[in-house]
Amino acid sequence: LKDEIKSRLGETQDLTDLDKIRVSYLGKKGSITALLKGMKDLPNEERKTFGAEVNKLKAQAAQLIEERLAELKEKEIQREIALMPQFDITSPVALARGSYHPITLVQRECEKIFSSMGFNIEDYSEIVTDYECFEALNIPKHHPARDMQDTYYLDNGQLLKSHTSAAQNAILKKYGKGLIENGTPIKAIFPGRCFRNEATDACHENTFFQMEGVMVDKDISISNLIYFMKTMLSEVFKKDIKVRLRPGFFPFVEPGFELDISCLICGGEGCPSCKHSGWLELCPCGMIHPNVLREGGIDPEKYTGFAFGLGLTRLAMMKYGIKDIRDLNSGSLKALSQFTDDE
Ligand code: FA5
Repeated sequence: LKDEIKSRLGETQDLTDLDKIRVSYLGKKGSITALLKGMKDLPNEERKTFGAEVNKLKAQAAQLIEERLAELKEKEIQREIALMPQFDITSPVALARGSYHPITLVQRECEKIFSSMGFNIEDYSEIVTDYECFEALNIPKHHPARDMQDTYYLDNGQLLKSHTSAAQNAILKKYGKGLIENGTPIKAIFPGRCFRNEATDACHENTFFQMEGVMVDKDISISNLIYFMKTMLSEVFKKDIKVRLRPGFFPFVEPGFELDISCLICGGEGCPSCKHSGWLELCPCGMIHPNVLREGGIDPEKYTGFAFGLGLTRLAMMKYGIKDIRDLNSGSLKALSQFTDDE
C-alpha cells in the first residue's frame, strides 16, 4: 500500500488530484481507514500488531501527502514567478519629471527674499467675511470703494477673498501683542489666491495671486517702504528695471501709491500685455491708515506702518516673459513646464 501511495503521488500534478488521493486513503471511506475499522474482527493476539502496523502506515501516508503538497505549492509559486514581467533594474529610463508652476516659483522666491529680511510668512483662508475684506480696512458698507473690486459673494454672506489685504486685520492682531509688549516690529507677508468677477484680458484674470506685506513699528516711513520694494524687485529680476511711483487711492492707506514697472514684454513700447501703455500696475502700496491700525488694536499715535499688495501673477508674467496672463491658468503642461528656479 505504501508503494502504491508513493507512485500515485508521484503522478499527481495538481492540488485537486492530491486531495482526491488523500480522501481515497485517509478519508472516512478511505482504504487505510477501512483497515483500521476492520481491526475489530481480528483475534485479540493479531489485533495489537496489526493496529500498530496500520497506524504506522497511516502516519507515513499523511507525511507523504504533506511532502507532495509542499512540492506542488512550490511548483505553483515558481510557475507564477515565471509569468511575471521581468525588470532589469540596471537599465536606464527616461521618466517625465514634474515641474513647479511659474507662480509657485516666483512666490517661493519672494518668500525667500522677505524671510531673509526678517518677515514672517503667513497663510490665510480664501473665504473671508465682509469685515475682514472691507470693514476692517476702512471701507464701510455702501462705501463707493467697494466697487473697485467686483466681489464674488457666497449664499451665506461670506465672500471669496478679492485681495490679500483681507488678512491685514488678523495679522495686526496676531503680532500686535509682541509689538506693544516687547517692541518686536510686525513684519509679515501673506501670499494668497484672489477672486474677482472681471472681464479677462492679457493682463487680467478672475483668479490670480497677490502677496501682501505689512511692516509696523515706531517711526516707519515711506523711505522704509521704498527700500523694501526696491530690494524685492532687484532680487527677483536680478537686473535694473524701470519703476514709477504715482499717487493711488485705497481707503486703507494714506498716502497711497501705485507702483508700476516698465513692461518687460515690449520694453515699454506698448503691447497687449500692458494694455499698450508701456507700464504694468504691479504693486500698490502705502502707509497704513490710522483707522486700520486702530481696528487691529494698534495705537496710531505710537506706531506707523506700510502695506503693499504685490500682483504675484503679473510678476510671474514679467519674470518669465509670459505674454498672456490667461496662459498661467490654462493647465497646459506644454506651456507651464518650461520654467525653472534660478538655482
Ligand atoms: C489691491 O488689491 C489692494 N489690496 C493692494 C494694496 C495693498 C494697496 C496694500 C495698498 C496697500 P489692486 O486691486 O490694484 O489693489 O490689486 C493689486 C495688484 O494685484 C495689481 O497691481 C495687480 O498687479 C494685481 N491684480 C489686480 N487685479 C488683477 C487681475 N484681475 N488679474 C491679475 N492681477 C491682478
